[in-house]
Formats: sequence, C-alpha cells, structure tokens
Amino acid sequence: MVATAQEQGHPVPGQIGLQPSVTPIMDSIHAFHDGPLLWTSVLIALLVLVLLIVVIVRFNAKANPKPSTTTHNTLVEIVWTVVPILILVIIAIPSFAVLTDQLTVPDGQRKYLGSNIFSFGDVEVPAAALTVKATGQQWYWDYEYVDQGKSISSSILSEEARQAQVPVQPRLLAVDYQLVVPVDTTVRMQITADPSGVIHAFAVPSFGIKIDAVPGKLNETWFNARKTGIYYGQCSELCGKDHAFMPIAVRVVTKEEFAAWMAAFEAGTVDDANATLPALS
Ligand SMILES: [Cu+2]
Repeated sequence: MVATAQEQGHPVPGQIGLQPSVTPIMDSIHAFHDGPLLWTSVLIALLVLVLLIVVIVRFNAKANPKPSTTTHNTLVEIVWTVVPILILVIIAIPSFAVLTDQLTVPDGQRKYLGSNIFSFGDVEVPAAALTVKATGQQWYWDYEYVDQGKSISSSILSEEARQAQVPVQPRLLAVDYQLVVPVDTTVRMQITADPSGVIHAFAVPSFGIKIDAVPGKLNETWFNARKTGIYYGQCSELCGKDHAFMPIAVRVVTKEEFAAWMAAFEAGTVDDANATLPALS
C-alpha cells in the first residue's frame, strides 16, 4: 500500500527522506543529498556533540575550579574560519552543477550528472520533444502544449468531488485535469504567471524540479520521466489565500497513449482526450 502510494509520486504518512526519483535530475538530488550533504551534516553534528561533551566533563566548575583566562588563539581562530569555508566550497561544487543541469534544457549533446554526481556528467538525455508552458493563476495552473496550440486549466478537486470520482488519489493534491506527458521523453517546461497576478512556483519533487513562476518572465526547466504514473507537486511560493490549494498533477503515460491522447485533444476537447486513457481509480 505504502509502496504503491510512493510509486505514485506523492508524500506518504511516516515518510523519511526524499520522494522516489523518476528523472535524471532527481537522481542527482538523491545522490547529492544521501551522499556528501547528509554525511557532512552528520559528521559536523557529531563533532559538535563531542566538543560539547568534552566541555561539560572537563571544564565544569567542579572538575576545573580555576578557569583559564585565555581570550585569543590565532591558530584555532584561523582553523575554525577556514575549515567551514572549505566545507561550503566543496558542497557548492556539486550543488551548482545540479542547478546548472536543472536549468539547461537538453539539446541531445550535453551530458547530465544523474546519480553519478562526481563523474562530471555521463547521463545522456535526448533533446526536448515536447514543450509545455505552465502559467500560475490565482489559484490554479494553466498548461499549454505550445506546439500543438492546446491548453488545459487544472484546478484542485473539492474533497467531495475527489471522494466521488477518484478516491485513491491523494487529498489536497488531486486535480480535475492533469498535465499529461509521455514517458521517456524530454519535456521542456516554460513557467510563468498571469501578468496581472502574483508570483507562484512550479515544483514536482519526483522530477526534481522547482522554479519560480513570475509575471512577465518566462523561466525554463525540463524533465524526462522514466516511469508512468501520476506525480504530484504544489505551488511552492507563498502566493496568496489559496496558495495551499493549487496542486500540480502530472500524469506520465506511454508514448502510444500520449499520441492517442493528443490526437483526440487536437480533434476535440480535453475530455475527449482523457477518455482515451485508462480510468484513474
Ligand atoms: Cu501559487
């Protein structure tokens, strides 16, 4: 049950750690977090703990009745300034590399980091084959398939509607119309917000993407999902009264299903298109 929920790309009760990855970018984030980042913070926490224990045991009033009057120690002060700087610089290198990956839409040539984060790139990603423009509205998302000239508005399902229509889909994340994309395909995401509106942010944890949706500005990121399913995210910029109620739901389907879906959409409506997909529940 829990495994199924996790595979569907949303948080589950009692979850520890990041959501499972289905893209090369999220692989990098997993590798970065579970590797250098987690171990660095665990070691620093342990070091501080040991130092505290030493101070408590050796320098309490009973064990050390006559305290030292030392006020400066040049060597120690240089070490405790330089070592944290070195640690931050070492952490910054893979961090900036992953950021660059997130913001560089594949051209079919460039290599990406993937889970082998210190390899300086060996993951091949095909050039973008689909462009979707997401526009943050107050308070829902509009998705436009730019090359096909087709648009969807995606709003949260009310709790009554969710229980009646798609009870297995998660509360506060289920939407009326999902963004439908093909599996194993690089999708260029263009992100903006209603010109007369506010700043939102488009984030889908399983894809490892999060980018601001700014009125009048077109931001760009990408994903290439390797597994079919429904992946949820939320607006991640405090945008106003319904900030918590404008979820993002991306349905990744097979390439054949997507072709049939898009053909039906181009010939008719999004309802016609969704009718070609297997039922959700
Ligand atoms: Cu928002």
